[in-house]
Amino acid sequence: MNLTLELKVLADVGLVGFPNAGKSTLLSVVTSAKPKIANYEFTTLKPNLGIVSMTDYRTFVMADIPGIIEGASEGKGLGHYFLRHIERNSILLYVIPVDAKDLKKEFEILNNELKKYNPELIDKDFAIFFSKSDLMDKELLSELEAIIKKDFKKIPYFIGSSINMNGIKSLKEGLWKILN
Ligand SMILES: Nc1nc2c(ncn2[C@@H]2O[C@H](COP(=O)(O)OP(=O)(O)OP(=O)(O)O)[C@@H](O)[C@H]2O)c(=O)[nH]1
Ligand SMILES: [Mg+2]
Repeated sequence: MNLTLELKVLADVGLVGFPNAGKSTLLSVVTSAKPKIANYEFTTLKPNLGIVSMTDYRTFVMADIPGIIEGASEGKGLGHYFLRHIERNSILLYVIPVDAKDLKKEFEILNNELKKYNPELIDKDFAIFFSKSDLMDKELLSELEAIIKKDFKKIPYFIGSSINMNGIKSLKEGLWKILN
């Protein structure tokens, strides 16, 4: 008998995003994991896990997975074989950098690639983290937030930066709330 065993990462929160969105950097600032971080696409080639520790002994597990691009379900980029690692995550956190050309389009592409891989994935609870907020000044950020409120109605979202740590505490608390 031949047996194929497949190891699927089991985490509470799975990070989903385009390459270079800041997923690994986020994992590195909210957990003690030390994933490789670099300013080029597809730095992460396999999932990384970390434990987010909060006050009152609260903890949850976060998984950083490789970046996804349009066409991943047809094998573009790293393909989508690693998406099996988010099948068992309780919730998904889409990571979209604030300097993305079109926030909504980026979200829709990611969502669509997930759906093509496994329609059940998009039935999971999810939230969006708009990353790299340090790249924008206050004024630009408030303009952006107005757009987000209009384009992402009812979707829980967070805005923050892994560089200056703005918004990271609210992100952790928000994820905890969704998980519980
Ligand atoms: N300004 C700014 N840069 C950031 C932030 N987070 C990450 N970066 C930078 O963005 C680049 C990509 O970061 P990674 O964390 O490697 O991105 P990733 O989403 O894991 O990328 P892949 O592994 O390729 O999917 C690096 O140069 C980081 O230093 C942030 O909050 N602000
Ligand atoms: Mg990475």
